[in-house]
Amino acid sequence: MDKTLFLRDLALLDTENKDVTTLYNEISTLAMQYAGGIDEAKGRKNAYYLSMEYLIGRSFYNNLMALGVLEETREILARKGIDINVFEEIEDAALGNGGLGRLAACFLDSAAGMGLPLHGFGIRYKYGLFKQAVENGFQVELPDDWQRFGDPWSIRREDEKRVIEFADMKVYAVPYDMPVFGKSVNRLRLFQAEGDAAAEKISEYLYPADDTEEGKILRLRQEYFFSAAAVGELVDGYAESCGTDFKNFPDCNVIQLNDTHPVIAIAEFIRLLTVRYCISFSEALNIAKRTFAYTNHTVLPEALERWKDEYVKKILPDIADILVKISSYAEREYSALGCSKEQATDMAIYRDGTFYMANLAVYVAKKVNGVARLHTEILKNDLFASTNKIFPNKIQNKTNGITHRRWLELCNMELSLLLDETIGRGWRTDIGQLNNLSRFTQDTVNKFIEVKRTKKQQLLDFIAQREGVEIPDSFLVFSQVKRLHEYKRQLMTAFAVLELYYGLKCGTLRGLHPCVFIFGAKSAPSYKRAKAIIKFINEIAYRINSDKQTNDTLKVVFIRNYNVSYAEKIVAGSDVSLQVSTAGLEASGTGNMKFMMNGAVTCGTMDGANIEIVERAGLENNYIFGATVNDIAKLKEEGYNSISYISNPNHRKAVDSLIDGTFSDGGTGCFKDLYDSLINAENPDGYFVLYDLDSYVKTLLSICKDYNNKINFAKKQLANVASSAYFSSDRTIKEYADYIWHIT
Ligand code: 26V
Repeated sequence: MDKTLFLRDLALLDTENKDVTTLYNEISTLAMQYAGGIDEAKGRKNAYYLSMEYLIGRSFYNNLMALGVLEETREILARKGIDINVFEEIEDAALGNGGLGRLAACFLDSAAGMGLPLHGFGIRYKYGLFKQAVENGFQVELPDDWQRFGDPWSIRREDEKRVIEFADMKVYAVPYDMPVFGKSVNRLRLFQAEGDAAAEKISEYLYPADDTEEGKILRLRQEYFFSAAAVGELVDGYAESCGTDFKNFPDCNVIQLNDTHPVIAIAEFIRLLTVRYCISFSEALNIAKRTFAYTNHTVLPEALERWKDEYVKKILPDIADILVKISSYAEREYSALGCSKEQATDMAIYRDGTFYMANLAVYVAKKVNGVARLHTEILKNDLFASTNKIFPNKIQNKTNGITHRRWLELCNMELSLLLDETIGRGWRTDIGQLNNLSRFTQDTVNKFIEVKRTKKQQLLDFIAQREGVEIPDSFLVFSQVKRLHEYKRQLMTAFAVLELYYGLKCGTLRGLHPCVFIFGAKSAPSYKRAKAIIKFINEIAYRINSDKQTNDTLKVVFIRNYNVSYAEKIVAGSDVSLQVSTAGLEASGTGNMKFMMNGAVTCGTMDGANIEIVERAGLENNYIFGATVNDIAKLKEEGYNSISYISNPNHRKAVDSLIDGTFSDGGTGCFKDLYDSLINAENPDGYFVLYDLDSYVKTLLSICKDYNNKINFAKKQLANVASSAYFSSDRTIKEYADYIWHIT
């Protein structure tokens, strides 16, 4: 970055009478001009991240910070009478759904931050994750036209577009490069589909509705479209500079598959090597085996990609042939290795007219990784147990992380300054130095309390302005912000809050420290039960917030349109992070890490990365409750009778509020359906909400009680900050670089 020139031009910029969007574009363009180009790491090995999602959020502040000009920009603009916060009007680029997409963005940030050559490939969706409105308590989805603010951080590469061929259409994949600034400038390359109307549909929506055949095929087209564009570029680029003997390709390139969505890239890679470069199938397969690695992000079977062969044959006949061929190679190899029939079926890539993309990934990938220790153990012992038996070193753990640049330096300047003052500035570039905070003085605790108060006030002001709910800053802030899914158990929190409310109303609960529960969640548009839970939470919030009898003690907020920018405020201003998934089902969680790093204690189950969080920050500084993975296995074995766990009338009353007329579901019957899923279904309460409700309520009460001792509580919070270095994605990326990618 040529800082001097940027600052000079910025100072000279005419800002009179310009609207925010214009200013945003002009300042960003100026920064791009002086940022210096993308570093082409030729002559050394590069890693490429293939992901359907990048949940980037807002680039403006983050990029200026990464370029080292954020503070000066703030000052120059202030002199011109412009508050830099006006750019909060520019909406997030939400090209992702949740954790998986945000992880991809954090990884790119960390790699650039450390100067490691990791580049991303993905899709430049015209519309990102829908904008959420709430009407009458129900989620309503509105299109997210993120490009209407302009896209000054991307460069269109017309000259590098490629043709992607389907049986029934040809599509241009036009690259848009977004530089990722850090110690090096890396590249996030997003492809836009161009051609006729049908072609352009491919990059129109993130997650097109796939409840129809047409929707499913569109999703398959998306996966192939960007995988083929990426692989084509790497393969042709290699041939151009190194020739057509691909033996050394894996010494120069490693391709990381982010979940099962881009796994079709393996087949395309083999197709190119065999068809375009005349390499034998077995040789091409061997090269693929040294090139690809795969990360699994969920054990939920419904989220593992599989394709009916008729779809693949229809639009990608050559790819279908290759998939069948890889499958038979795998079968032979497995049988030669002495696999049982059962194991072979378990690992089959092509079976009963279906392609199993996770099985393809674990067969070809040189390394497979889970995203937290427990999750990886589940992969080894359960989901991919057969694979683990024959390739015992293939499956590794790489516990997730978050970039401390966005999730501490940028979103919590106040805490960052306190850290500078306490341990020096070194942690910003070497996060390990955060460990030096381990013994803190009373003075630091006092200052931390002040920082927390400031961040809480900022959050509560923002909520008052955005959601119209006023919350005093004396309230203890609980937050549960994440995608809405039954396994994440927002419904359990809703029941627990109702119990507190009823306890306050009838006077059995006395002396409760005032508290607020903040929910933020989007539901997949077609996920009926998740939407019912949103409606239920909104009904509860409306009831509780308008009850004068309890108003000064308990409030509930459902944040509308929760996104990365909102998250930056919530993680900094909360006291308690709710991470209450059914044990064994949250692969890792990364929100939990963001809260921890900002000094919120975790109230959660022994699941995902929670386990590693409390291992480092101390059980005594967090609140762990509920069934463990072993408990759940036992419950399943014995036959789980959900209703028997709510014999306590308080639990019963909360659960019955779904059907006893306490709340209205607008005549949709969706509350009754929720109730039935818990009580009357064939396998009732598959996520063990009722089993854990009792210990959850008790835990929440004990947190409220502990919070009466402000100093002790702040010490717990600070202990979390002090042990959060491990959860920086700098550590995670270093592990991928050392043990999977072998890049420097
Ligand atoms: C997707 C879907 C879509 C269809 C309906 C059911 C369903 C269930 C789960 C998913 C999640 C797909 C993958 C994902 O986003 N996993 C998240 O990855 C994060 C980064 O590794 C991790 O922290 C989260 O625990 C994990 O849920």
